[in-house]
Amino acid sequence: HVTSGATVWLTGLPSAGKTTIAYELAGRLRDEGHRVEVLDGDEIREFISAGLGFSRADRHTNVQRVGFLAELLARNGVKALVPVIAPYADSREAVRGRHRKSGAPYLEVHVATPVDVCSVRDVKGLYAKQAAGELKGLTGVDDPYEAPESPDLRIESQHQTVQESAASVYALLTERGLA
Ligand code: GGZ
Repeated sequence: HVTSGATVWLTGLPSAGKTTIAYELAGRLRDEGHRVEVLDGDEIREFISAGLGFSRADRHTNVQRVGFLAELLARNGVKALVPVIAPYADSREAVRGRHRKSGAPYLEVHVATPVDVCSVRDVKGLYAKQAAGELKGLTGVDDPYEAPESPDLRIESQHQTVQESAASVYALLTERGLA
């Protein structure tokens, strides 16, 4: 339904396609009359999480801040789409718990693009930098990524178009009575 808020967290490696899928889905939802916000990792890091780095503690703090915002939006009728890596299972579970408490729907989507595909895409040049020794602690390469064991949806972005990926998330929302 257009007035049901929800958080849709798109977790996955850098260059997995999280942001692209989120904006594609956002367009579709807006066309149908939903209120939508995309809480994009790199924008959040410029403002809300300015000063945080990529240590385990900082990533956890970043994810809790984004989770706080998403829950506020979701509780108020907005579809909050969150393309943020969120590499640690316990950080993601804390966000889920916050939603469970308030009753705001929370859906976890694993954008499960394999690291070798991500590193070829390398949208931001991070994999190349890591390989050249200019960056340490890149998620999925020399920093952990704890893949979700039972996400609400898993997307194999390397086998389908962005439109198909967005459509599968849309279908999940429909299935749960949220779209
Ligand atoms: C992962 C990094 C790193 C390292 C910089 N590891 O595509 P981008 O490049 O512009 O956006 C990514 C962003 C990841 O922030 P998140 O808030 O999604 O991460 S987390 O959930 O872990 O807090 C990426 C960039 O920061 N970036 N260095 N070492 N991503």
